[in-house]
This record gives sequence, C-alpha cells and structure tokens, in this order.
Amino acid sequence: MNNTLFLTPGSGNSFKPALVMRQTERRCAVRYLDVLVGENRQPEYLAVNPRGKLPFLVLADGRGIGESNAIAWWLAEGTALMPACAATRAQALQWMIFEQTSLEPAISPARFFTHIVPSQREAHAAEMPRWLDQGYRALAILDEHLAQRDYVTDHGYSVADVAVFGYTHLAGEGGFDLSRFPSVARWMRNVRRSPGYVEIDALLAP
Ligand SMILES: N[C@@H](CCC(=O)N[C@@H](CS)C(=O)NCC(=O)O)C(=O)O
Repeated sequence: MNNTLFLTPGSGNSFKPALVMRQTERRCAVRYLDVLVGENRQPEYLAVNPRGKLPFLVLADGRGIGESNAIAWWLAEGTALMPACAATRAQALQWMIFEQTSLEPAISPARFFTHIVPSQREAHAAEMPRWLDQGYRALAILDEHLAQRDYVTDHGYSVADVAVFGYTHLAGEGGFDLSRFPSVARWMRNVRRSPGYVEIDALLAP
C-alpha cells in the first residue's frame, strides 16, 4: 500500500502538504474529497479519519496523520525544505504554530465566507470584524519578523514558509489589504519564485 494524501480543493490547509510534495521528491497517492458537498462526512472517509477533516495522510503501514502542518513536516523530513540545525527546526515549529493559532483561525474563516461561500457572508457578518482584527494583528507580527529577512527561518526557504504562506497568500480573498505589509509582499514573491512552486488552483486540481 502507498502513502495516501487526502486533500480538498481550494483549501490553504490542503495546499501546504501538496506544495511540499510538489517541491520535493516525496510522493503519495492523492485523493480529493469535496468538503462543500460533504464528501468528508461520508462513512467511507470517516472510517479513515473519524474527525472528517482534511488534509489527512494515511501511511503505508496504516497510521494516520492529521493537521496540515504535521503532514507538511512529515513530507519535508529529509528534504531541502527541512532545517538541519535543531534551533532552526524549533524556529520553524514556532512559526508553524503561530500560523495555526494566529493567522489561520482569522484568515481562513474570513476567506471562506467571503470567497468560497459568499452566500453565507451575511450570516457571519458579526464575526468578520473580529477575524479581520485578529488577522491584521498577526500579519503585522509576520511583517515585522520578515522586515530584515528573506524567509521565515534562518534555513532559507523551508517547510515553515510553505505553512505560513498557506493562508497568508489567500488573505486578500478574505478582505485583507495586503498592501499594508510590504515585507510580507516581498516574502510572498520569494516563495512564488521557489523551484517547483505552483499556484493553489493548479496544484489542488482533482
Ligand atoms: N488545523 C487543521 C484544520 C483542518 C480543517 O479544518 N480543514 C477543513 C478544510 S480547510 C475541513 O476539513 N473542513 C471540513 C469539516 O470540518 O467538515 C489543519 O491544519 O489541517
């Protein structure tokens, strides 16, 4: 049995492991499920991942790994995207945790209800100011961090850049004005120039 990576189109979380795989020699079988029509809540997938979330990786030995950044980390292991030095690996983890606790929880829902299912934006209008406020505060922290550096960690382009880029580059679709963050904009150009980079819609195409 191969390693199998379950992804959903349009998702910044699914984009991360897919981009690591594209930019390295790591290969998995890929299966797409569409969360917008509930394919991830069907018994067949719940038997694979009882939480029903995507992305999800099933290893050849049957073990399952959830959380986009954990999957991206596993895929990056042993490749040029993984820092070798323990301190730099910790730096990568620091920013990947920041991504999941500060950036993603704000940018992802703002983008989801603005861009993916705009018909539901009105129903979530009361939450938008909180998402925008939290997202802008996180983007300001990232911008300050990137002011004097080309990449998130001292390693150069790494799995941490992929993880942080996942939703940052989609923030405009959530109503964020990224022109306020020149260092983030410069860094995003660096990521887009990395070998093998592919935009989300082309990368997550079933
Ligand atoms: N923290 C998780 C978030 C996973 C997540 O919520 N994925 C969304 C798609 S981006 C999903 O599966 N939504 C469908 C659902 O919850 O039913 C990660 O980074 O993988």
